[in-house]
Amino acid sequence: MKRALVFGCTGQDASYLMELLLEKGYKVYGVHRRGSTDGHFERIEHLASKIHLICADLTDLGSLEKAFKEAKPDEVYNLAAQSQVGVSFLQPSFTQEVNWLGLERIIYCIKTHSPKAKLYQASTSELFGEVVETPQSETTPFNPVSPYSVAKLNAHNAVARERVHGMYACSGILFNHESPRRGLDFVTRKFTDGIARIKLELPQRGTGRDYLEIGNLEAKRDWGFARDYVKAMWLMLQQDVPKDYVISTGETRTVREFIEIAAAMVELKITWKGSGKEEEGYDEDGNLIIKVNPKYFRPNEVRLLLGDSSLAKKELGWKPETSFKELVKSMLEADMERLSK
Ligand code: G4F
Repeated sequence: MKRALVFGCTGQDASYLMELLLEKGYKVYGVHRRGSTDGHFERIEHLASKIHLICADLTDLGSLEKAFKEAKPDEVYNLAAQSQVGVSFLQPSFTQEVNWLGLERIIYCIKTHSPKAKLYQASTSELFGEVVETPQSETTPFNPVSPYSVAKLNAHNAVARERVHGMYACSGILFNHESPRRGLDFVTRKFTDGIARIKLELPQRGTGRDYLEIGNLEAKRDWGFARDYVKAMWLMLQQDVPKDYVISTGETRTVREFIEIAAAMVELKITWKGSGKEEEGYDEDGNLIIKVNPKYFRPNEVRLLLGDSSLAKKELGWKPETSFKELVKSMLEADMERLSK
């Protein structure tokens, strides 16, 4: 029986990945941080009896070494991170500490305790930053513009460095991937939660207002379904030769399009008034439902992401299986159901 060690096990991606690994007959060890709030395990409660939970922290080498000694992994998936780009501008040192140096500690543990283990690192389309070509593929130069992407680039380079020295290590350059399990502070889930609240006449999360506050409406993202994307992670560790791959849908949409499509699914038509920092969205009865708040703008914005995952299609046999509309619908329905209770 193969053994997998999954860092960041309470997150969206790990919850889907661990389901996949269990289906494939792996013994799964999930590493989580000590949390100070309840509800930390919400996404993996249904897996709790099937996986082995280990409490450790990417900032604490001793705890990681213990995790490796217990799990004795064949495959290591590093999905743990300070994952919010916006937060990285407020906490740049912490973001480096976790997103880069955390990975260096994992590499140290692999070399010391599990030298044959294969490593998957969660890289990101944010590395392309202020993009120099479109679409972005494995050969597109990186041009990071946030503390988050700088830290992730350091980790990405560390993986490439170890590969040169013989480690089976690869980075998945995943474009944005969403699901009903997405954290509520990422824009897609913030919108599906927010639109469901408007529809159900509930106050907005965090502000208690009747309307949803948002940031930059014009940024473009290539959004896929997280469950499809974790299959690519696993496939990357099953090859003869380790390599980095872009994983994306090949479609891009603005944040504004996302919100309009999601709103239309619950028969809300938005009329926009004003522009830039003053822009507001109204429903058909003239009620304010959306308002731009510059608080959600970033000091540097990644304006356009559009991935070309031809290499993954050709070499891994991977392709996205869920359409954009199916993805948005599933998120919206889950939020409507949760909030209706
Ligand atoms: O949902 P987001 O916060 O995701 P972002 O920054 O693209 O990063 C996500 O995807 C990356 C892969 O490319 C991952 F590496 C990363 O860990 C994370 O999962 O923001 C998407 C866009 C941005 O342009 C942002 O400025 O939405 C814009 N936006 C507009 N209003 C907002 C908001 N983002 C957030 N989080 N909240 C808003 O109110």
